[in-house]
Amino acid sequence: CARAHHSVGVVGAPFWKGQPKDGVEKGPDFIRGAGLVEKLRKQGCTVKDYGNVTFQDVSNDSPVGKVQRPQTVGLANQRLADVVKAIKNDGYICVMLGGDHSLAIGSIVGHAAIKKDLSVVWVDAHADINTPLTTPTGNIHGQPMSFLIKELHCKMPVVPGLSWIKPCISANDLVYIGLRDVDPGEHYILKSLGIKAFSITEVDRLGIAKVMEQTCDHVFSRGKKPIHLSYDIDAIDPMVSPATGTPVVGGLTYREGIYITEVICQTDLLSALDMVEVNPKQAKTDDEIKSTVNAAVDVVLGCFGRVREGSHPPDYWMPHL
Ligand code: 6HN
Ligand code: MN
Ligand code: MN
Ligand code: MN
Repeated sequence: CARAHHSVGVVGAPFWKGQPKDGVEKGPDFIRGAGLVEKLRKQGCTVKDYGNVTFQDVSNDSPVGKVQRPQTVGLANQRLADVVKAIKNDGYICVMLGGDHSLAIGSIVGHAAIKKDLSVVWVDAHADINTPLTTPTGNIHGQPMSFLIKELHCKMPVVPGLSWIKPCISANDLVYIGLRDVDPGEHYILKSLGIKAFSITEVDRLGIAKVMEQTCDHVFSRGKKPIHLSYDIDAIDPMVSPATGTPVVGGLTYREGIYITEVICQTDLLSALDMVEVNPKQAKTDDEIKSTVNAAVDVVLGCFGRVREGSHPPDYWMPHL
């Protein structure tokens, strides 16, 4: 994996309307500003930067039931799905820089349009699987998986703006890592559909190495499918990544967060990555921004061959040896 050559297509999705706090739309430019593309190239990746997606506002986008801004979020994700589709058609591993986690809808729908049978690994403090009926907040960034799981389709109300979404992921092909703030409706869904979930308690009990072994066993048990890794920066402890909209204490350590990416890279099945919920405006200091953005950059680098033991190119020539 460290040796393998990765072709990476980066796209920014500066969108915040899946939740109420602005600032998360600055995520893509802060992550690029920390040198993401240059660092990927330096570790041997071929990188094409597709720039940022531009989003349209929808006027009169009033809530439907509890769901906030359904038309705006729906349209943004239709746009994103088309861009992700194009990036996959160009042959790249797609890296989507958010933006809030509602963008996983467009990212996964676009990915699944090209790679028919996907596994999803969702690294997050939250399960983001509320339905429009179970959501306590109405924020769509807490709901994306409910729109994508086939087995939930019959439980989903029709929401204008979001009714185009075709569920494309089987409950069996989803694994969660890092959960520690799960709403009652979400917990019910996880249990009743038997969705594989390694909460932070399992990380404590098993250690991250066993968690990743079992994650791989689970996603490989029905054949080697392309992996969609959806990585919410709030999975990592807020001591490390405080600049995010819904921080939850007691998260993954930086090392656990990076270890996940090293194992995913070694599978050689990573086909798309979301890096979401970096919100510079939620930071109290510049150091908090830096720490959060650096963690996000390192997550992406870890997915594409950076190994902490160090590495050297195959043609490395050592003087005097
Ligand atoms: N995220 N479970 C809460 C909700 O609003 O449904 C929080 C969701 C957080 C979403 O961090 O991507
Ligand atoms: Mn690799
Ligand atoms: Mn999330
Ligand atoms: Mn989260």
